[in-house]
Amino acid sequence: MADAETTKNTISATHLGTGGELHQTASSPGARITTNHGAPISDNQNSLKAGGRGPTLLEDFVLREKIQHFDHERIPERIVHARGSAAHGFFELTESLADVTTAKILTEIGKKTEVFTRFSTVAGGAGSVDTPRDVRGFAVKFYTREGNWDLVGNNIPVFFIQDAIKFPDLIHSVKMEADSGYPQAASAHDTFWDFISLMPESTHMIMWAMSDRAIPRSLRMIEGFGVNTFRLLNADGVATLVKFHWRPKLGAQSTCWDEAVKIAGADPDYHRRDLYEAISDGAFPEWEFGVQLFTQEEADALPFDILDATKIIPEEVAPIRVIGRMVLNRNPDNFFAETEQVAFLPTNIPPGIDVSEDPLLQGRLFSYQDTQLSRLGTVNFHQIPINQAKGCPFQNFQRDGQMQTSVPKGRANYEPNSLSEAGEDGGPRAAPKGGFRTTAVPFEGTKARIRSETFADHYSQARLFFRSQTKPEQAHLASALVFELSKVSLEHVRLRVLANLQNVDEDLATRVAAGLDMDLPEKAKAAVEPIDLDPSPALRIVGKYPETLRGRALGLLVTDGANGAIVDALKAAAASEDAKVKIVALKVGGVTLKDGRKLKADAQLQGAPSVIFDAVAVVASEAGCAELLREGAAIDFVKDAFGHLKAIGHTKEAQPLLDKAGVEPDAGVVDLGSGAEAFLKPARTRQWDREPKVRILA
Ligand code: HDD
Repeated sequence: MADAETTKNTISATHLGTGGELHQTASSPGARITTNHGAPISDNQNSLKAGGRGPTLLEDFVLREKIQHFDHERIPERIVHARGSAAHGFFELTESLADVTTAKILTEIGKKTEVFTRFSTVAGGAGSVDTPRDVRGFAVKFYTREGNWDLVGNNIPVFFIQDAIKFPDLIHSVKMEADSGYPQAASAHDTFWDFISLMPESTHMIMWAMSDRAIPRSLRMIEGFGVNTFRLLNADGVATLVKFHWRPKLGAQSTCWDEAVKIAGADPDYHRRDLYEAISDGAFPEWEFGVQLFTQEEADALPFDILDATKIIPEEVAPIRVIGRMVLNRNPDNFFAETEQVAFLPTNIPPGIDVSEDPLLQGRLFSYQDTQLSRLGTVNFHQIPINQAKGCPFQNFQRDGQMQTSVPKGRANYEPNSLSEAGEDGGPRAAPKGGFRTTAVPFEGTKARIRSETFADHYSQARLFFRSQTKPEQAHLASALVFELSKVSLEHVRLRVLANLQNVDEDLATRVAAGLDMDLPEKAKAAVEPIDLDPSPALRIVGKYPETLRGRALGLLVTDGANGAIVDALKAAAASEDAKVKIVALKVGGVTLKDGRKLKADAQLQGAPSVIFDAVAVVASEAGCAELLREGAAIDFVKDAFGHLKAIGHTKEAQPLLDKAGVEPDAGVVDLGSGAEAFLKPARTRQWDREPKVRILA
């Protein structure tokens, strides 16, 4: 029996009670530390020894339990998407899809459903950096009233391969090379491009992966896509095809490549920190949720197959209907328990939503459930709190297994049974009405390992993507290809990529070949000649995101003797638009302003280079600037900000620093004497016009 003291001293954790119910216990101040089995520990500093200097005794179960638990703290990381950051929040439906689905999550306007969303990079390990050139995972677990719905998507709407059977090859090729164990979290190496060059179906995805979308500014600024085509089912059993979309309120925004590389050194946790801090500061990231709905007849009329995950349906062809929003408003309490142990399964779908025959999705339906067994170690991973259905009970006759934490009562563990006739609990039964339904899709065909002819066009949409980009984005894409292929040592692989690229766009192929200083080889033979599709401006980033200070971070490099009024004005103006301002100084203690005030710094200059800010200002006195001129980090601060197309504000006294850093005058370089707004205006975006001055692009 639990006495008053043990009740008071329960450990702080989430437990499953004996009835399988979830309950939370809080740690009281001064709570007594115990073993895992509840025995109070008298000394947590010293192991049990035979005398003060004698050997440690095997008998010491306190020591053994503690070390043994520690030895097993790590679990296998995800084979892909190992590096992730997550948050809790809610989904709210704003427009009902009751005409096309019975799923309550898509029909109950105004109802808020809990979500847990995990963002990730794909190729790197769990401890890798946040800013490599890579696809970003965008996985949302909706705890709906009809079971969990996991929408396991990416920030790119297409995929590298058409058939799941190629997934292990794709991933082996992009991960660090098997013999050397490098490079970590990078696609710029031989094996990846070897595979890609031999798989023309990957060309469309390569366009996206080499675009600025693969180097996002923030996880709060990425789009999300369900990628595969799904179905919605209404009460009459009529199916509607659907593609799912997430659109960030802050717009999709990216970094410059040189910036992403430098952020990796300055703050390897850049995206994780950014998400965590935004949520702790109350600046909750938000996305619109949209659907593209279309009938089978409309799908049949398209010049590509909607079951082919290397294809999009341009928004101009099937508009995105915004039907809801997601807000992330709570950080996880514990990284391991939640972010690491969360298991997303494309098979988690509530009634009213259904899968399609996309052969990539079909393979996914197996893989995710399977991978949790090696990662989480048991078929009971659904009982881990973060994975449990929260919106409704879960009950069936599946029993036992490792780490079983629920304690079912009675003897009904099979059905049909008639135990209730004897007054016993007979357990749950199937629900023909309201239960999960499968679309009645008729099939006829010969069993064979084949790829449909309708999947054969590998280039038209790659061309569509490239030609829909703005000039700067096209230049970045071409330069990214040059960068990646320059790291490929096998010349025949580079040549094969160049041969494929000519099918996308001659100009692109020529620019990449020039960037590599190679002659263009003969164009690769396409399985199907690409066609010219109407450009889709929706595929751009530049010019699409809102010019705003919201969600942005400004770095003010301040020196002793600086004009405090300028600092105050900048801080006030930025705060009024929800921008974050950080004071950077040579010493973390801060500076003494001209008016004698002490201004505390948020960061020391060495630890806060300009790459971690969206715009910077140097508020320096003459003597302060003289000191900065002797500090390489200060010169880099403005040099990098200029190179990364950021607005730079400065006091007149700071001009020598700008001169030394090679900053040339343009609309984004602003004398702070002209007032805060003069600087904040260019700070709301990047100075794309400056780029040709600072970088040779392909
Ligand atoms: Fe996958 C994880 C997204 C194809 C096999 N995938 C994983 C995650 C995301 C995606 C976001 C991380 C989930 C998390 O945060 O825990 N994957 C995609 C998308 C795909 C895709 C958008 C194409 C439409 N994946 C795909 C295929 C296979 C897998 C074709 C295998 C046949 N994916 C896995 C996996 C992972 C995974 C090995 C690793 C960890 C996990 O599942 O839970 O099973």
